[in-house]
Amino acid sequence: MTVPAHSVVPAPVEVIPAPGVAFALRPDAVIEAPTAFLGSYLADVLRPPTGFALPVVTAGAGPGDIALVLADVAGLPDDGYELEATADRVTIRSRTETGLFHGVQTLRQLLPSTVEARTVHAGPWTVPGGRIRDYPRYGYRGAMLDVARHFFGVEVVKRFVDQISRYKLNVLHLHLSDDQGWRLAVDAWPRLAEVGGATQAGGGPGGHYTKAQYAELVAYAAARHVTLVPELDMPGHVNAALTAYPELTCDGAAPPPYTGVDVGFSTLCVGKDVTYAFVRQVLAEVAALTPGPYLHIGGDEAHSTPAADYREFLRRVQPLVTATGKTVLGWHQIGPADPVPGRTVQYWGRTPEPDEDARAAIANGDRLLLSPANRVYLDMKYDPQTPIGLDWAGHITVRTAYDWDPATLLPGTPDVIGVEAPLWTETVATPADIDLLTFPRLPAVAELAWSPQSRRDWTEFRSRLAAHGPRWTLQGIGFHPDPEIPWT
Ligand code: IFG
Repeated sequence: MTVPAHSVVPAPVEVIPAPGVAFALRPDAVIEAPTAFLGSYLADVLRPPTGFALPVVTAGAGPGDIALVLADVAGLPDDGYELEATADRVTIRSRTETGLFHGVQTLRQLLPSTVEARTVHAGPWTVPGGRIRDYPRYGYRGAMLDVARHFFGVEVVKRFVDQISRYKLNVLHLHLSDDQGWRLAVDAWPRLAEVGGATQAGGGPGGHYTKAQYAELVAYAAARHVTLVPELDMPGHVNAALTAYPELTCDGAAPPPYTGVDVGFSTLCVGKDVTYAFVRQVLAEVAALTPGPYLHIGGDEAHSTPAADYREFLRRVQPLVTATGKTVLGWHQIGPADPVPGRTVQYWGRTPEPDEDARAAIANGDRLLLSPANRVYLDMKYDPQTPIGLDWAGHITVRTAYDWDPATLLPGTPDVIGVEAPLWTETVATPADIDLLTFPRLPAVAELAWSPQSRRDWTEFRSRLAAHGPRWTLQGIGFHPDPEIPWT
């Protein structure tokens, strides 16, 4: 049975079916790919369920083969792709490896869901005939994982990268520091990780990434065309740093490690010069580890930082980010502070009316990354029965996460660069917890960020999404069986 192209999530820009035509993958097929990674990535998907050898070549694909081809495809942006399936061949074309990688995710979803099995299953391994031309609506399509409240090691983060890249998301924002933990080693300030990383919400052992481990995550994500955005939240959300370095407080007294879930009680000492040496050295070391364009400096819930101090802190710190060659990203509370070139503000409001900070950001001409809390905060419960998660921004069903338009969320015509779904981890302690809150809502957000508004319709989307349940089960993802979705 061929899988109709309509089960692809995110919805492609253009799908031209060829009725009655289908490609069937045969045991003697080969995979042609321009890079070793792409070839092995696709082979690793297809070999286990089919049991076929599927050798990878760099040229010479013929009838019966799958070819990933770097080619100039007229009218497509760089990260777009064209996928053509005829009776005798599947060809994915793009100007870039990123585009080919996106095409591979679509090909994966055009094959029967048993392609996600890791043991041999019966075929036929068919791809519905036709042509797909596709490219993203927004350039920034992200998910955030808070590894500060609860720490998650390298393998869990890599699994999260696997999951988000299958839905063409291209940014992973890591919330690396907060009151409960500091998660990245900094050579100039070693106690940040050694002391600040030694616990977590609930009092567990916490943990941190060495620089080598962080570099490993950067490389793993980059190979899957996902850019890491590191966040070091300041001037608030800093209790873990203060337990390690009391000189960063105004009274010199180190607060005890914090394992609760309150916010807004900690602040760097804005009046001390050592604070700016600290920020400069931390940012320099993190920037050196981060190929991506952004450093996220947080800026949210600085309830213990006097307003004038907060503005002074940002006036002094934003240039420290741009001095590293990176672009400032911050939660929308930084809006009123004088912008630096290219500054991007992450909006997390939850009302139809933006607050004064968000209005200031829009007035400042900031670029906006949209994370409306009542729409895409993945740590919100689905409904009152959800065993974990919070509900201060309301309950978020799949439809709530899906059924809005980033272009019209905020008044005026702000420069929206994309959408990001944060997963805060006050109540999230295990990979199973991550799965439950992330699926099925993150694929809905992925479609919101990738597909044209004209291709998006809730009723049609939920029937497509239903076909992904068996895929997630085969991938070992314990998703929430949202009753709004007609699961197959
Ligand atoms: N708001 C805090 C987060 C986290 C969240 C939980 C932002 C920007 C509530 N700040 O969201 O640290 O506690 O839903």
